Amino acid sequence: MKHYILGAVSAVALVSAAQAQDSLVIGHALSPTSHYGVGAQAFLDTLAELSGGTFTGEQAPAGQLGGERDMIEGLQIGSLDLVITSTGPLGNFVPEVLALDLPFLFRDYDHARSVLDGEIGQELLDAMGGNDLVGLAWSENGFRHVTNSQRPITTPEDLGGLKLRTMENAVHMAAFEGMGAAPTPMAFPEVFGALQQGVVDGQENPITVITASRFWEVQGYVTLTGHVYSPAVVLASPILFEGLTEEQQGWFMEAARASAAATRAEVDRLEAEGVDLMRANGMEVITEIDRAPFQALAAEAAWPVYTDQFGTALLERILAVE
Ligand code: EAX
Repeated sequence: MKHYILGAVSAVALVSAAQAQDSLVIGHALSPTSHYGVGAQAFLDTLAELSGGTFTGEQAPAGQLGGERDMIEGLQIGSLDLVITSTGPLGNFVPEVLALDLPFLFRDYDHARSVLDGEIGQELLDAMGGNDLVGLAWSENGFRHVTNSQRPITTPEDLGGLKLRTMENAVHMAAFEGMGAAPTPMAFPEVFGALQQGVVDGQENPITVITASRFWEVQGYVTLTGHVYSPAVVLASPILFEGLTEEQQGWFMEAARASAAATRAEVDRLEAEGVDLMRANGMEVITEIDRAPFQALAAEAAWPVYTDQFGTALLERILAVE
Protein backbone atom coordinates (compact mmCIF):
# COMPACT_ATOMS: atom_id res chain seq x y z
CA MET A 1 0.00 0.00 0.00
CA LYS A 2 2.79 2.37 0.99
CA HIS A 3 4.49 1.92 -2.42
CA TYR A 4 1.18 2.58 -4.16
CA ILE A 5 0.65 5.86 -2.23
CA LEU A 6 4.25 6.92 -2.84
CA GLY A 7 3.75 6.23 -6.56
CA ALA A 8 0.61 8.36 -6.65
CA VAL A 9 2.26 11.29 -4.85
CA SER A 10 5.25 11.17 -7.22
CA ALA A 11 2.93 11.12 -10.21
CA VAL A 12 1.03 14.14 -8.89
CA ALA A 13 4.28 15.99 -8.28
CA LEU A 14 5.53 15.23 -11.80
CA VAL A 15 2.24 16.26 -13.41
CA SER A 16 2.13 19.40 -11.28
CA ALA A 17 5.68 20.33 -12.26
CA ALA A 18 5.01 19.65 -15.93
CA GLN A 19 1.82 21.73 -15.88
CA ALA A 20 3.54 24.49 -13.93
CA GLN A 21 6.31 24.86 -16.48
CA ASP A 22 4.33 27.18 -18.73
CA SER A 23 1.82 28.74 -16.34
CA LEU A 24 3.43 29.65 -13.05
CA VAL A 25 1.44 31.98 -10.82
CA ILE A 26 3.10 34.18 -8.21
CA GLY A 27 0.63 35.76 -5.80
CA HIS A 28 0.90 38.80 -3.57
CA ALA A 29 -1.33 41.31 -1.79
CA LEU A 30 -0.31 44.61 -3.40
CA SER A 31 -0.66 46.44 -6.71
CA PRO A 32 1.25 45.19 -9.78
CA THR A 33 3.41 48.35 -9.63
CA SER A 34 4.19 48.04 -5.90
CA HIS A 35 7.52 46.89 -4.47
CA TYR A 36 6.07 43.35 -4.45
CA GLY A 37 4.85 43.70 -8.04
CA VAL A 38 8.31 44.82 -9.13
CA GLY A 39 9.74 41.81 -7.31
CA ALA A 40 7.23 39.40 -8.82
CA GLN A 41 8.05 40.58 -12.34
CA ALA A 42 11.79 40.34 -11.65
CA PHE A 43 11.25 36.75 -10.49
CA LEU A 44 9.36 35.78 -13.65
CA ASP A 45 11.76 37.58 -16.00
CA THR A 46 14.86 36.05 -14.36
CA LEU A 47 13.38 32.54 -14.33
CA ALA A 48 12.34 32.76 -17.99
CA GLU A 49 15.87 33.87 -18.90
CA LEU A 50 17.62 31.18 -16.82
CA SER A 51 15.33 28.42 -18.13
CA GLY A 52 15.52 29.49 -21.78
CA GLY A 53 11.82 30.20 -21.72
CA THR A 54 10.83 26.85 -20.22
CA PHE A 55 9.32 28.47 -17.14
CA THR A 56 6.98 31.40 -17.71
CA GLY A 57 4.01 32.73 -15.76
CA GLU A 58 2.18 35.73 -14.40
CA GLN A 59 1.65 37.55 -11.16
CA ALA A 60 -1.68 37.45 -9.32
CA PRO A 61 -1.55 40.81 -7.51
CA ALA A 62 -3.80 42.81 -5.20
CA GLY A 63 -5.00 39.89 -3.13
CA GLN A 64 -6.84 38.33 -6.10
CA LEU A 65 -6.07 34.95 -4.52
CA GLY A 66 -6.98 36.09 -0.99
CA GLY A 67 -4.99 37.51 1.92
CA GLU A 68 -1.46 36.46 2.73
CA ARG A 69 -2.63 33.75 5.12
CA ASP A 70 -4.88 32.29 2.38
CA MET A 71 -2.05 32.34 -0.13
CA ILE A 72 0.38 30.62 2.26
CA GLU A 73 -2.22 27.88 2.80
CA GLY A 74 -2.52 27.61 -0.99
CA LEU A 75 1.19 26.87 -1.21
CA GLN A 76 0.89 24.11 1.37
CA ILE A 77 -1.86 22.29 -0.55
CA GLY A 78 -0.37 23.04 -4.00
CA SER A 79 -3.17 25.25 -5.30
CA LEU A 80 -0.66 28.12 -5.68
CA ASP A 81 2.90 27.94 -7.01
CA LEU A 82 4.66 30.96 -5.49
CA VAL A 83 3.95 33.86 -3.12
CA ILE A 84 5.65 37.06 -2.06
CA THR A 85 4.33 37.78 1.43
CA SER A 86 5.21 39.71 4.55
CA THR A 87 6.01 37.64 7.63
CA GLY A 88 2.81 39.00 9.22
CA PRO A 89 0.72 35.81 9.12
CA LEU A 90 3.74 33.53 8.56
CA GLY A 91 4.35 33.07 12.28
CA ASN A 92 1.08 31.13 12.40
CA PHE A 93 2.73 28.54 10.15
CA VAL A 94 6.42 28.81 11.15
CA PRO A 95 6.47 30.03 14.80
CA GLU A 96 10.22 30.68 14.86
CA VAL A 97 9.70 33.46 12.32
CA LEU A 98 7.82 35.52 14.94
CA ALA A 99 11.26 36.67 16.15
CA LEU A 100 11.51 38.86 13.06
CA ASP A 101 8.26 40.67 13.88
CA LEU A 102 9.33 41.93 17.29
CA PRO A 103 8.98 45.70 17.76
CA PHE A 104 12.19 47.75 17.78
CA LEU A 105 14.41 44.69 17.20
CA PHE A 106 16.16 45.83 13.99
CA ARG A 107 18.21 49.03 14.12
CA ASP A 108 17.83 50.00 10.45
CA TYR A 109 17.60 48.56 6.93
CA ASP A 110 21.29 47.64 6.79
CA HIS A 111 20.98 45.67 10.03
CA ALA A 112 17.85 43.83 8.88
CA ARG A 113 19.31 42.95 5.48
CA SER A 114 22.58 41.74 7.05
CA VAL A 115 20.66 39.43 9.40
CA LEU A 116 18.36 38.03 6.70
CA ASP A 117 21.14 37.57 4.12
CA GLY A 118 23.36 35.79 6.68
CA GLU A 119 23.24 32.48 8.57
CA ILE A 120 20.25 33.51 10.68
CA GLY A 121 18.17 34.23 7.59
CA GLN A 122 19.18 30.92 6.06
CA GLU A 123 18.25 29.04 9.25
CA LEU A 124 14.78 30.58 9.16
CA LEU A 125 14.34 29.81 5.45
CA ASP A 126 15.33 26.22 6.21
CA ALA A 127 12.72 26.11 9.01
CA MET A 128 9.99 26.63 6.41
CA GLY A 129 10.59 23.10 5.11
CA GLY A 130 9.20 21.54 8.27
CA ASN A 131 5.94 23.40 7.69
CA ASP A 132 5.12 22.38 4.09
CA LEU A 133 6.65 25.53 2.64
CA VAL A 134 9.82 26.26 0.64
CA GLY A 135 11.60 29.49 1.60
CA LEU A 136 13.47 30.68 -1.50
CA ALA A 137 14.77 34.10 -0.41
CA TRP A 138 14.17 36.94 2.03
CA SER A 139 12.65 39.98 0.39
CA GLU A 140 11.41 43.17 2.06
CA ASN A 141 8.30 45.07 3.07
CA GLY A 142 9.86 47.83 5.19
CA PHE A 143 9.75 49.64 8.53
CA ARG A 144 6.15 50.01 9.61
CA HIS A 145 4.46 53.29 10.61
CA VAL A 146 1.08 54.19 12.10
CA THR A 147 -1.63 55.93 10.06
CA ASN A 148 -5.07 56.98 11.33
CA SER A 149 -8.09 59.14 10.58
CA GLN A 150 -8.52 60.75 14.01
CA ARG A 151 -5.52 62.72 15.23
CA PRO A 152 -1.77 63.26 15.00
CA ILE A 153 0.14 60.62 16.98
CA THR A 154 3.22 61.91 18.83
CA THR A 155 3.10 59.93 22.10
CA PRO A 156 1.74 56.47 23.08
CA GLU A 157 -1.09 58.28 24.91
CA ASP A 158 -2.29 59.50 21.51
CA LEU A 159 -2.83 55.84 20.57
CA GLY A 160 -5.20 55.42 23.52
CA GLY A 161 -8.43 53.67 22.44
CA LEU A 162 -7.61 53.94 18.74
CA LYS A 163 -9.09 50.99 16.81
CA LEU A 164 -6.01 49.91 14.90
CA ARG A 165 -5.90 47.19 12.25
CA THR A 166 -2.93 44.89 12.65
CA MET A 167 -1.78 41.88 10.67
CA GLU A 168 -2.84 38.47 11.95
CA ASN A 169 0.22 38.41 14.16
CA ALA A 170 0.26 37.80 17.93
CA VAL A 171 3.44 39.85 18.44
CA HIS A 172 2.05 42.92 16.70
CA MET A 173 -1.28 42.66 18.54
CA ALA A 174 0.50 42.46 21.90
CA ALA A 175 2.69 45.43 20.99
CA PHE A 176 -0.25 47.69 20.20
CA GLU A 177 -2.21 46.58 23.25
CA GLY A 178 0.89 47.48 25.27
CA MET A 179 0.99 50.92 23.64
CA GLY A 180 -2.67 51.53 24.53
CA ALA A 181 -4.39 50.97 21.16
CA ALA A 182 -7.21 48.51 20.46
CA PRO A 183 -5.70 46.09 17.85
CA THR A 184 -7.97 44.38 15.30
CA PRO A 185 -6.31 41.61 13.21
CA MET A 186 -7.43 41.64 9.57
CA ALA A 187 -6.29 40.30 6.20
CA PHE A 188 -4.84 43.02 3.99
CA PRO A 189 -7.49 42.94 1.19
CA GLU A 190 -10.10 44.05 3.76
CA VAL A 191 -8.10 46.99 5.15
CA PHE A 192 -8.93 49.83 2.74
CA GLY A 193 -12.68 49.15 3.02
CA ALA A 194 -12.51 48.90 6.81
CA LEU A 195 -10.72 52.25 7.00
CA GLN A 196 -13.19 53.81 4.55
CA GLN A 197 -16.19 52.62 6.58
CA GLY A 198 -14.64 53.56 9.92
CA VAL A 199 -14.62 49.95 11.13
CA VAL A 200 -11.10 50.77 12.24
CA ASP A 201 -9.51 54.18 12.80
CA GLY A 202 -6.04 53.33 11.63
CA GLN A 203 -3.52 50.76 10.53
CA GLU A 204 0.23 50.34 10.37
CA ASN A 205 2.37 49.63 7.33
CA PRO A 206 5.59 50.72 5.63
CA ILE A 207 5.68 53.78 3.38
CA THR A 208 5.81 51.32 0.46
CA VAL A 209 2.38 49.91 1.31
CA ILE A 210 0.83 53.23 2.36
CA THR A 211 1.73 54.75 -1.01
CA ALA A 212 0.97 51.64 -3.12
CA SER A 213 -2.47 51.41 -1.46
CA ARG A 214 -3.18 55.17 -1.65
CA PHE A 215 -4.13 55.17 2.04
CA TRP A 216 -4.18 58.97 1.92
CA GLU A 217 -7.68 58.60 0.50
CA VAL A 218 -8.88 57.29 3.87
CA GLN A 219 -6.21 58.35 6.37
CA GLY A 220 -5.26 61.94 7.25
CA TYR A 221 -2.35 61.30 9.60
CA VAL A 222 0.83 59.23 9.55
CA THR A 223 3.58 59.11 12.16
CA LEU A 224 6.91 57.54 11.26
CA THR A 225 7.03 55.34 14.35
CA GLY A 226 9.17 52.69 12.61
CA HIS A 227 7.98 50.33 15.35
CA VAL A 228 8.59 47.10 13.41
CA TYR A 229 10.81 46.05 10.51
CA SER A 230 8.59 43.94 8.27
CA PRO A 231 10.48 41.34 6.19
CA ALA A 232 8.94 39.79 3.12
CA VAL A 233 9.78 36.35 1.79
CA VAL A 234 9.53 34.55 -1.57
CA LEU A 235 7.89 31.19 -0.90
CA ALA A 236 7.24 28.22 -3.19
CA SER A 237 4.88 25.29 -2.90
CA PRO A 238 6.76 22.10 -1.97
CA ILE A 239 4.54 20.22 -4.42
CA LEU A 240 5.91 22.34 -7.27
CA PHE A 241 9.47 22.59 -5.96
CA GLU A 242 10.01 18.91 -5.18
CA GLY A 243 8.98 18.04 -8.77
CA LEU A 244 11.87 20.10 -10.19
CA THR A 245 15.36 18.91 -11.06
CA GLU A 246 18.25 20.20 -8.93
CA GLU A 247 19.25 22.57 -11.75
CA GLN A 248 15.70 23.90 -12.03
CA GLN A 249 15.52 24.40 -8.26
CA GLY A 250 18.69 26.48 -8.54
CA TRP A 251 17.00 28.66 -11.17
CA PHE A 252 14.06 29.28 -8.81
CA MET A 253 16.37 30.27 -5.95
CA GLU A 254 18.39 32.62 -8.18
CA ALA A 255 15.18 34.15 -9.51
CA ALA A 256 13.97 34.66 -5.92
CA ARG A 257 17.22 36.46 -5.04
CA ALA A 258 16.76 38.69 -8.10
CA SER A 259 13.18 39.34 -6.97
CA ALA A 260 14.36 40.37 -3.50
CA ALA A 261 17.01 42.70 -4.93
CA ALA A 262 14.43 44.40 -7.16
CA THR A 263 11.99 44.79 -4.25
CA ARG A 264 14.68 46.23 -1.96
CA ALA A 265 15.70 48.74 -4.63
CA GLU A 266 12.07 49.83 -4.93
CA VAL A 267 11.80 50.11 -1.14
CA ASP A 268 14.88 52.37 -1.11
CA ARG A 269 13.32 54.56 -3.82
CA LEU A 270 9.96 54.82 -2.07
CA GLU A 271 11.54 55.47 1.34
CA ALA A 272 13.34 58.46 -0.22
CA GLU A 273 10.27 59.83 -2.02
CA GLY A 274 7.42 58.61 0.18
CA VAL A 275 7.16 61.45 2.70
CA ASP A 276 6.80 64.06 -0.04
CA LEU A 277 4.31 61.82 -1.87
CA MET A 278 2.15 61.36 1.24
CA ARG A 279 2.23 65.10 1.98
CA ALA A 280 1.45 65.96 -1.65
CA ASN A 281 -1.66 63.80 -1.26
CA GLY A 282 -2.86 65.59 1.83
CA MET A 283 -1.51 63.51 4.72
CA GLU A 284 -0.09 65.21 7.81
CA VAL A 285 3.25 63.38 8.15
CA ILE A 286 4.97 63.47 11.53
CA THR A 287 8.57 62.44 11.00
CA GLU A 288 10.24 63.30 14.33
CA ILE A 289 9.01 61.75 17.58
CA ASP A 290 10.61 60.43 20.77
CA ARG A 291 10.50 56.68 20.03
CA ALA A 292 11.70 55.66 23.50
CA PRO A 293 8.26 55.55 25.19
CA PHE A 294 6.78 53.64 22.23
CA GLN A 295 9.70 51.19 22.38
CA ALA A 296 9.44 50.66 26.13
CA LEU A 297 5.73 49.85 26.05
CA ALA A 298 5.78 47.78 22.86
CA ALA A 299 8.82 45.70 23.75
CA GLU A 300 7.61 45.01 27.30
CA ALA A 301 4.28 43.74 25.99
CA ALA A 302 5.38 41.93 22.82
CA TRP A 303 8.80 40.39 23.34
CA PRO A 304 7.52 37.77 25.86
CA VAL A 305 5.10 36.45 23.19
CA TYR A 306 8.21 35.10 21.49
CA THR A 307 10.72 34.65 24.35
CA ASP A 308 8.29 32.69 26.56
CA GLN A 309 8.31 30.03 23.82
CA PHE A 310 11.79 30.28 22.30
CA GLY A 311 13.99 32.17 24.79
CA THR A 312 16.36 35.00 23.90
CA ALA A 313 19.27 33.21 22.15
CA LEU A 314 18.20 34.06 18.58
CA LEU A 315 17.40 37.66 19.56
CA GLU A 316 20.86 38.08 21.08
CA ARG A 317 22.39 36.75 17.83
CA ILE A 318 20.28 39.19 15.79
CA LEU A 319 21.24 42.16 18.00
CA ALA A 320 24.93 41.19 17.71
CA VAL A 321 24.92 41.37 13.89
CA GLU A 322 26.74 44.52 12.69
O1 EAX B 1 2.67 42.43 2.83
O2 EAX B 1 -0.95 42.94 5.68
C1 EAX B 1 -0.10 43.86 5.72
O3 EAX B 1 -0.22 44.91 6.38
C2 EAX B 1 1.16 43.68 4.88
O4 EAX B 1 2.10 44.67 5.19
C3 EAX B 1 0.81 43.79 3.41
O5 EAX B 1 -0.09 42.77 3.12
C4 EAX B 1 2.07 43.64 2.54
